[in-house]
Amino acid sequence: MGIKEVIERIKKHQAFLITSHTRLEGDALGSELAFCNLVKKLGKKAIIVNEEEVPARYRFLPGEHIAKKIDKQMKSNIKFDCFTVLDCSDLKRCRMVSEMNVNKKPIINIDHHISNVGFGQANWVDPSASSCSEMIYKLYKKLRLSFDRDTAVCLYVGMLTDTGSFRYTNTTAFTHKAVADLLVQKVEVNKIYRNIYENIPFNEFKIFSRVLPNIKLTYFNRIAWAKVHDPLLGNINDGLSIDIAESVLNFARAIEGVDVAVSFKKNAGKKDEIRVNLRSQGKVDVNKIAKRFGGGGHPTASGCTIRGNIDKIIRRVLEEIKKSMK
Ligand SMILES: [Mn+2]
Repeated sequence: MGIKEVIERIKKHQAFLITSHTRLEGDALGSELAFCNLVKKLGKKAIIVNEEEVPARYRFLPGEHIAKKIDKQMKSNIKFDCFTVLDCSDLKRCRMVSEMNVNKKPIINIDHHISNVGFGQANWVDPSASSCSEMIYKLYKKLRLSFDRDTAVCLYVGMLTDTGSFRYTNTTAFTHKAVADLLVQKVEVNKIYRNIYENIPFNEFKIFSRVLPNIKLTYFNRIAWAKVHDPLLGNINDGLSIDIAESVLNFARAIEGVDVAVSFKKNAGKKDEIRVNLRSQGKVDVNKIAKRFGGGGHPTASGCTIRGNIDKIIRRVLEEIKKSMK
């Protein structure tokens, strides 16, 4: 099973519903938009439906208005003969969108998460790919389709964000070759970088600076962890344009000697749901740790959502990380 089965499915079907995981980010959106362009180039129809709206930070992506937030009418109004899920390890992570496939249309599953459960009729899962966008790039190549500038931007964004700007261990020679190929299309890398990682409102910058002192070290200073919570502001991550829980990890993982960085934050609107984000420098497989708590992802970047008291959860997760380091 792999790219061949995916291509057979693409050829066979005419109308594609494309979706990805909740908490949309660069690779999910980049893959969706590039895949949408791909099937349209083949003269077929496609729509993108997600659990949520495109985050403000990604509204510069060409064609992003095609990606819609799910609503109740869609279930009966939208017709498709293929359900395509990108960058998503499990149908459950599409939340409500998975319920749109009531007629059980064949599923294409293209993903690079090692934790992928293989839920499709055509499954192409490649954990060695830097990103799902890199896999969509391969699909273009295999089908001998050319990259227009819009598609090049989308695929570049997916690879950029999933590799931490080409710094993480998943960055390969192939990733750089693919990027070189895309940059020919006059992709403005500086503008993209500024849109995604900079342009931070000053007030958010100041809020962020209050979280940095929350970073603590434990287990021979090999684990850095942070509770993303401010006693004065409470749930400070809500309604901001930057994801503080993610941003704090970029600093935590940079500390000398740190192997694993982990952040804990309460989910917006859900009192007892704690989002746990894990990053590893490579020695520790954080996918295995996240899996024990019902989550998953990649060996060096994973996450899970746990219900309960935040301080108890912090203790439990840190204990699991320590065990895996012994
Ligand atoms: Mn991805």
